[in-house]
Formats: sequence, structure tokens, C-alpha cells
Amino acid sequence: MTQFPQTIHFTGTNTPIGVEWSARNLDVIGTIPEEIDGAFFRAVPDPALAPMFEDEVALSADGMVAKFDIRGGTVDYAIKYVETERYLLEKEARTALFGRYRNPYTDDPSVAGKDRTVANTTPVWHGGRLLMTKEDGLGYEVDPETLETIGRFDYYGALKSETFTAHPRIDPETGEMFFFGYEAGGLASLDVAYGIADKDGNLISEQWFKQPYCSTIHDFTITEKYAVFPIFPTTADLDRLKAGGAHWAHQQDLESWVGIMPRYGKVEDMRWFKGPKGVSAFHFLNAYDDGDLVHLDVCLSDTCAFGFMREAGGVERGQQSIQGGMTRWTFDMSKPGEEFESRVIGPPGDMPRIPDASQGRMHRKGWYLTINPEGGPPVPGGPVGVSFNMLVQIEPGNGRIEAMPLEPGMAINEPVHVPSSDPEKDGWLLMVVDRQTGENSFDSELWVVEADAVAKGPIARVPMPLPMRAQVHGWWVSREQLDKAKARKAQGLAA
Ligand code: V55
Ligand code: FE
Repeated sequence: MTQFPQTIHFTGTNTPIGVEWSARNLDVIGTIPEEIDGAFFRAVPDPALAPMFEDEVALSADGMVAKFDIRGGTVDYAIKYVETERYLLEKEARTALFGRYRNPYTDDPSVAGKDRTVANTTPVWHGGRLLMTKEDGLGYEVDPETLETIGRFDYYGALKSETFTAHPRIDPETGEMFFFGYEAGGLASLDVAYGIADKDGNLISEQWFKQPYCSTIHDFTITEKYAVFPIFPTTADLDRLKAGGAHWAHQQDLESWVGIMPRYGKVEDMRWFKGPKGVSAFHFLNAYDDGDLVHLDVCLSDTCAFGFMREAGGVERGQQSIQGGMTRWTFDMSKPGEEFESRVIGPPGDMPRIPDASQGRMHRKGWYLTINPEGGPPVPGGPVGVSFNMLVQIEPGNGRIEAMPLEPGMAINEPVHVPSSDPEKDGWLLMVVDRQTGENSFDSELWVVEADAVAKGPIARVPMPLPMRAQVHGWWVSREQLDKAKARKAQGLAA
């Protein structure tokens, strides 16, 4: 194609922008606290070229890495393409060469065997390194200062998995990163790699296991004792791929599963719990140990949130009909059997956040995005095609809920959390908010919200001079972490 299709994947807040730009000292309305000192990295899918096929989806768009650099109450911004092998090949050819979402059988023969990933899902900071990740391939290392692409990162050849999740988990005490890759042994394979990298970013373990069927394992969790792998029935099939079909099809009649193993243990010790049929979740708020119990907070829905995955599985359900809730699943590790308990602890929603320090520990609060039924029709766009318009805070311990609803015609992107040095305070949430100004035009702002007082709305706003495409995930990196990495790099260069 020579033009972008006029589908939801390319309109609304998914309207392609494709501009690499930067700006210093953006206008700030209100005051950004001095303590917010560091970088808010964002993964923004934005197709550089019109796709090969009309039915292309937003999830295939080329990854851009964006950075809000915040210090002393001032803000700089920059955004650049991640120069994946795929991006560079298509840039050279000046046309799309890669076909359907995660189906290499639909590619131009000239790119057979080339890396298809678009690095568009999460900027991950670990071991002084910034990786742009997408679950269908390895991460690409990006220079956190210049946003220039360094290259595909495979732990110096040590990682055997072909894939690396966009949702690793970092233990706040040990600094280790726990991660996985599914389809680790190739397209539609049952192989899942489970890996651990030490605090300096060296691979210290990688084990493989088989999942019950080839599902999209988008996220997982750790506790202080366990690694938790949820399996939902959105499945891949090699024959369908070979026929040029969809990678994922949701199967409403298939069971879900949760595999739990000691986080430093052997994959052979995985214990499988059986969950409800047909349900789906892409993200988990957190998990933690409570004696022999493991609590897992799931952004659960009764079917798959992505319309194109439902359609491929023959599930005829409109986006508006999807039910769900923030759901606590509790596993009793002292009892045998496949059962676990389930209860709803918050309204339906996704893009959850907890403070990094609560990772794998009891979280007093959690924040995520939801659709406010009183907020007018949702703005079209974002990964699933309808945007969230309200931030919610839940306190699982006491059931209290607070919210920051937006005005009609506004959309909210996933926040990052910035901790406060004051133990009495919950820190801040930073997020980009879009306001619709025309059919496919939006004004965007960075908002700073006190995490203790979300209902109050932003304490500072940064209007952006150019339009911004919908973000997927983000990551906060403190100035201390950035400076440490910079010093290490300077030492390495000097040596
Ligand atoms: C998700 C996002 C992806 C993807 C698969 O949020 C799942 C879920 C942005 O890319 O490829
Ligand atoms: Fe995700």
C-alpha cells in the first residue's frame, strides 16, 4: 500500500506521526517538584511506512523511543525510531517488506530470516542498560542519552531464547531481573524460557519449559518466593501461520492456567493451577506471598481485549460488551490440587502500576486506567482501539477507591510512578493525556499528579508543541541511575 489504511489502527490517537524531534525547556504550567529528577522513557509504536496489507494492526507499528528528561522543574523531550533490522531494511527499500503481524510467511521473500521485531512495547531499564522490547523478539539496546540504537541485545550471546518479554520484573532488594520469552524455540513452539539477570545485567540462569498450549504470555509476576506464569487461551497455530493467517486466535472454550514455581527453583517444579475458560489478561498489578498463600492481582476480562484476536477465533463480541475487573487470584501453596480462589477488588481496567519498591511485596496501593462510563464516548485509538479516560487508585487492604476522571474527548496513556524520599508520601504519577481537537487531531500534555491525591488532578502540565501517537508502556529512571550508567560507560570507553 502507498497510504495508511483508514482503520482504527491508523486513525484517532493511532494516526501516524513518524516525526523524530526534540525540544528543550518546554513550557510548564504549575510547578514540577524538584524531587522529580530523571527520565520518563516511553514506547510509542508509529508506522514509518504504509503497511503491506489493509488489515495491519497497531501492534505491528515500528517502535519509537521517547524521553521526557525532567530536572529542576524543567522538561526536555525527544523521540526517535528504534533502528531495528526491520526498520532499517524497510527504510532502505522505501516500502514495507514485512507482512502481517507476527507472520513471516506473509513477508517479501527478500527479508526471509531477518529480524521481524519492532521493539515497540516497553522501555526496560536494567543493569544500567535501556532496552526497547517486544515479546516476539529480543530487545534492542538504546543509548539513554541520545536515544540512538546500539543493537539487538542477547546478553553477549548467552541468551538462547529467540524472544524476550516486554514485561520483566525487577526485585527491589536484589536488583535481579526475572524475565521470560515464549515461542522461545521458534514460531508457535510451546517453549518458554525463564531467565534471571543479576543486578549488573549479566545472565545468570536460563531454563526452558513447555506451556500447556501456545498462548500469548504477555506478562508474568514474581513474589519473594515464586515466579508466576499465567496462560490464557489466545493461541497460535503453525498451520494457520503457514496459510498466511492470524498469529493469535482467542479460544473462548479453552481453560486458562497458572504455573507457579520457586523463583530460584527448577522449571520441573512448576505447579499448574486450572483457571476459568475463555478469560484473558494482558497485565498483572503485582503478586506477593502471604504465608503459604500467593496473591496475584489480575487485570482480568471475560474475553480477549484485542478485537482482531477475538475475530480470528470466531468470538463475536463487541468491545463494549467485555466484562471484567481487577481480580485477586489466591493460591494456597500448602494444599494439593488445581483450584484457587478469585475475588474482584477493583473496577475493570488495564495498564497497572505499583511503586517499584513494592514489586513482589504487599502493595498498599495500585493505580491503573479504566473507562469512565460518564466520561462520554471513549476516544478512538490506542493498542485495542478505544482509549481509557480515567485513572483509578485502589487500596486492596481496605477497598477504598479514588479516581481522576478526564473530561469527554480526552484519553490517558499509562502512567509511570516516581517515588518520594518522604516515607509519608506516595510520590507522583507522570502520564501523557490527549485531548481531541478534530477527527484525527489531538493536543497532548504531560501531567504530573500527586499519587496521594489523584482526585485533585494534575499539579503541573506540560503542553506538547507537536502531536503524539498513543504510547504503550513507559519506565521511570532516576537521575542517580542515569548518572551511574553514564559513569560506567565513560569508564568503559576510557579503559
Ligand atoms: C500487547 C502489545 C503488543 C503486542 C502484544 O499490550 C500484546 C499487549 C505493543 O505490542 O505485540
Ligand atoms: Fe504490556
